Amino acid sequence: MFRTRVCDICEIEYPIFQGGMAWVSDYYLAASVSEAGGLGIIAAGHLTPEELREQIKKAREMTSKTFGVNLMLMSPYIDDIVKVVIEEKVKVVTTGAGSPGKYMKAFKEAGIKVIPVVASVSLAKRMEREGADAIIAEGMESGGHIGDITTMVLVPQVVDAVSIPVIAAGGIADGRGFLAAFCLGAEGVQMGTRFVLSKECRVHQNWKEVYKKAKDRDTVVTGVTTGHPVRAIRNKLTRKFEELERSGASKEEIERLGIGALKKAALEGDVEWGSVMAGQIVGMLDKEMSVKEIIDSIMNEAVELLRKLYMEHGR
Ligand code: TUI
Repeated sequence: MFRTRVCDICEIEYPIFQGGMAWVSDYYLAASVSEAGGLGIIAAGHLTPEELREQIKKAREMTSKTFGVNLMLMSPYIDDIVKVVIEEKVKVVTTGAGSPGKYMKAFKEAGIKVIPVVASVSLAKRMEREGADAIIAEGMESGGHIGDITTMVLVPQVVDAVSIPVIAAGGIADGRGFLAAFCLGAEGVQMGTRFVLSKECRVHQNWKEVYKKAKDRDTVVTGVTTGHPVRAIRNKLTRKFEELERSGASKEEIERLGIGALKKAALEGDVEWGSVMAGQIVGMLDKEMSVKEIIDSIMNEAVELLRKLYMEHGR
């Protein structure tokens, strides 16, 4: 059940992607997710080209299954990162925080599947025209850099606008969310926050403890005034952001506050002055599970839920 075009394109068993998260999703998490039947994704956002090559090699030592690489298009090394992805013959690339149009031809020629993350119908259509193999429609419930439309509203509109498969992202962390995404027409889901709270995720333990305690309203969006809205757990850093934004500080001053903040939280465990990016669904999560437990429980829950719905409402 739930085998879709996404499974065929990515050569995976279950249509579940692990979102590429800079400073958080390394080869170890990605290889673990792929081993469990989903698509693990190494985030290249914070890596130098050579560091990425190393990560790809380590993932290959851990799994023979397909994994992907996520390109953060605002990375200063992006051109060389693209070269490494092509040289290493990575099978699937997802992209975020911009349009991968410039690199599409090179990826296609190398036989690499390209799956851009979009936050709007217009970009989804443009990506399909430019040769994308599938689309990840990411709602504003997500953590990190976001658009301004919810998953519930974005996914069906993207599904109607394109004929390539759509993967839903934002606000999904269990079988209920998975099935809901399929009801909206998605053929797969991508989850970031859920996989951060996995045993195989090697982000600093302080970050995980913050996630466990977080409730439904504990994330905030900062950076709307600079054009780079980011969702993260409310802390001293986000309050400082809000103060600067309210005071009419310059874009440069506001953006400067964000530099290095993700690393500070993910590596050093500074969860007050670091950026603890998180999706709104963090409020629902309170325990660390293995990647395999996460994927198996979602698939089982979705099947059971579908059966129950049919028994109760299907006649
Ligand atoms: O990319 C993400 N999420 C991210 S990237 C990131 S690293 C970062 N850190 C600090 C500040 C900014 C970034 C943390 N989280 N998600 C995928 C995503 N892409 N969401 C929204 C978009 C997006 C936004 C605008 C994609 C394309 C786009 O349009 C660009 C265009 O050319 O039209």
